[in-house]
Amino acid sequence: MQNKGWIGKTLALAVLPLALGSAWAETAPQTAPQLTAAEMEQGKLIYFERCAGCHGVLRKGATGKNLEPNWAKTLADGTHTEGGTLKLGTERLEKIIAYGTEGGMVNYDDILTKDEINLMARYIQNEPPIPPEFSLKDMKDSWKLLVPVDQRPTKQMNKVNLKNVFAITLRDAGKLALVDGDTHEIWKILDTGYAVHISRLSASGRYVYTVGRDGLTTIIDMFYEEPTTVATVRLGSDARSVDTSKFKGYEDKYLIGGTYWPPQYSIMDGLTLEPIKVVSTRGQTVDGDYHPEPRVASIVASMQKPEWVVNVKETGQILLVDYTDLKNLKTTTIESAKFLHDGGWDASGRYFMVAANASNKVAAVDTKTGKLAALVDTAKIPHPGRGANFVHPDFGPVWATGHLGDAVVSLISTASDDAKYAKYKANNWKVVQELKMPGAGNLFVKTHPKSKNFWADAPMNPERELAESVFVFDRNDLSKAPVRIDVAKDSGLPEGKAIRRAVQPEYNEAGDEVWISLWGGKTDQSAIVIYDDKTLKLKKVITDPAIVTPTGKFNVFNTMHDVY
Ligand code: DHE
Repeated sequence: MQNKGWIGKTLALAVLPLALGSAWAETAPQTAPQLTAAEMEQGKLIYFERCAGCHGVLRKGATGKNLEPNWAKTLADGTHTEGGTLKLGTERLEKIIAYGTEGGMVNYDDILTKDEINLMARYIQNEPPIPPEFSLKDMKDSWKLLVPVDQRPTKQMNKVNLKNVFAITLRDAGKLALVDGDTHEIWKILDTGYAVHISRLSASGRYVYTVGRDGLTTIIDMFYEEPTTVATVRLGSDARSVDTSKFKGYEDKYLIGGTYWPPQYSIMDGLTLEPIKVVSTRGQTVDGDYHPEPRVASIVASMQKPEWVVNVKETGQILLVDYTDLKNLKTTTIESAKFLHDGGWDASGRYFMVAANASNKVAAVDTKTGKLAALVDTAKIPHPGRGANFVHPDFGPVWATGHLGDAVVSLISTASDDAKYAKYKANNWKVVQELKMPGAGNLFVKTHPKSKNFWADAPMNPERELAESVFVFDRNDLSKAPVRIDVAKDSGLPEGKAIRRAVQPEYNEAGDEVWISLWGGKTDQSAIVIYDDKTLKLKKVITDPAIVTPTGKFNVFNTMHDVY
């Protein structure tokens, strides 16, 4: 396997976006500081763990600034501009890394040691090392079929209500907890890739697919008495997304996975993960410039056609990949805006809403016609997760996104074929309302068809009292300020030195409970805190020592049916 040893092991650290902002000062050019071989390795690892997500492996910038030693570009109006980490120098870079910037770069002084900050300031003045490519053969070499399909159970061997199971990422432990949503008991903890980014469900609801930041993908069978990993495969060295084929007649036939490095997507057998095809996403941005590292961000299976929607971050191109004939692959390429990231379906399941985060836009893809329905301007750095859908009392069906860079939740009017919503048509694809949050730093919003509440977190806010809380709006009266729920306090855990971020509200199957992760450091006790959605009262705190750095939670039923 080519990339073995590129990053051999992972640091037990929580990754936060490293987005260099406005403090881009000029100092005299200098030559890059020398690093020992050991320092280069450590720099490579820290960069992968903490910085690559926002700045890119080649450091050309995305949500974060360009971090190449020297860069130069000519703007559309003909002006020439240049910069680079070498111009900034070690001292200035140390300050930016330690204290962050107003442009969105978070401070690392409580996460990295002084020596590590100094190392990173020197490391990024050197040319970025380029990780190896990852071919179909590399994938095949990494593939492990642990239990062939004909040796798996033919019926469910346990009594657990699978629809209400929660798949919970235990980020820094490189594990996944499956928690019984009815009893609130941990059912099983399984080994996965490092920092599983998302879990997705098979169309059948029997299998959980996970994808680790390190590219390791697993398929877990919940029909066994205890959930069991039945196959694993590596997609590359840096990955974020995975989904199955869900269209009628193709249910779970294929799995698609997207990688940040190498920039490509891979298609596998849906039940065994046997690799079938790898497709590169390198190419032109919507501006016509060649990009060597267009990373694959969110992927979803279309509900309208046998296609996947593949969102390519740096190019701003949205690919509709037809999976009916993999040998003669047909792809529709839709131009939208650069820096595509996360997104979710509108209520009708026809439009996929995806944030072009550093462009401050949301693209609406019409998966029925295969065209862009709209590019909607939002506030700064929209970050919807999968967003949230509800019928607004004044504006009809809306889809909501929060923002990392602004203290508002935007409600976007979505189109509907239902005649009863025809009167709202003039508002379609406009932001019809902005809900005021107490601060920026939101990552996820959530609601449920059976609820009247709308939940939003603020884990990336620098203020402890906001980052450790969630905010609940009353959908019956959206003019009211949200109720603040102090999740850290409700957990009953002693106050930690570092902030424990309250992150990603997720409903149970019935839509009457909301689960929040209280995400502490690797050695802190973290928790899953469960609230009654109607009364907003605390219902249960799961503080088992095995709950290490919990982040994403995926309720089986809601994930299968895109309930949000
Ligand atoms: Fe995520 C979704 C990428 C940081 C938790 N995150 C996604 C998706 C992408 C992405 C492309 C959409 C996947 C899909 O639907 O197919 N995330 C990135 C990054 O590039 C970034 C900014 C930096 C990085 O280095 O990874 C990043 N993400 C984080 C975190 O720090 C979070 C909070 C904790 C963690 O586990 O790393 C985090 N991201 C999540 C979660 C989702 C997600 C929980 C799925 C939300 C959902 O409801 O579907």
